Amino acid sequence: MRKGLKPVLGLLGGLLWVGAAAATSLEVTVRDSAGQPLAGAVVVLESPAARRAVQPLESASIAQRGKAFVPSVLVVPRGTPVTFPNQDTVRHHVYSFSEPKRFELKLYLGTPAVPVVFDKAGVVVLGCNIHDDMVAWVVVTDTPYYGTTNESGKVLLSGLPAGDYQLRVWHQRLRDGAPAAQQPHQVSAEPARTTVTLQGLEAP
Ligand SMILES: [Cu+2]
Repeated sequence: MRKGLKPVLGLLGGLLWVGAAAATSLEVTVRDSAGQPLAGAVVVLESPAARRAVQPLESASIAQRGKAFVPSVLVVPRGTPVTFPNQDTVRHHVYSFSEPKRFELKLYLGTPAVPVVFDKAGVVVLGCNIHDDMVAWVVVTDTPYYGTTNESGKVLLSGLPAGDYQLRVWHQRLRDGAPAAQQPHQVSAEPARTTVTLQGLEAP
C-alpha cells in the first residue's frame, strides 16, 4: 500500500499545477434593458470551490461625509471587518435590518472602536436613524472573484480557475428585495467575454 501512495500524490500535485496554470479572465459587460452600459454593477462568479477560496480583507470602511455614506456601495468578501468613520461634526446612527447582518451603531462621532464583521454573504442595506436620505449597501460575497463595472459598464474578473460558476449581477437600482440576476457560466482555459442585461432597474 505504501508503495502505491507516491504516484497518487504525484498525480494530485500534477493536477493542482494544471489547475493553477489554467487561471484565466472574464470580461463582463453589464447593460440595462435599454442596452445602455451600466456603471456600478457588482459582478460575482460563485462556485463551491470559490466559496472555499474566500479570504476576508484585512479591513474596509464606509465613511460618513457631508451627511452621506462614502462609498455608497462597498463590496467585500465574507468575513471582512468594516469600520464606519464619521467625518462630519454631526452625530450619525448607522443601522441595518438586512438579514445577512443586523446591527446598530448608536449615535456617535469619530470612529466606533469595534468594526462590524460582515460574516454572511448577501446584500446589506445601511441607513442612518437621524438622516433618512442616507443610504448605502454592503455587498458581501461568497467568492474571491468579484468586481464593479466602470463607466463603460465593464469589469474584468481575473485569476479564475476553469470550472462551472454562477454569474451574478447586482445593482443598487434593483428594487428592494429583488434578487441579483443569475445565470450559469462556464469558465474555460481561455480569456473570454460575456454580456449581461439587467432587468427591473428603477429609474436613476
Ligand atoms: Cu446620519
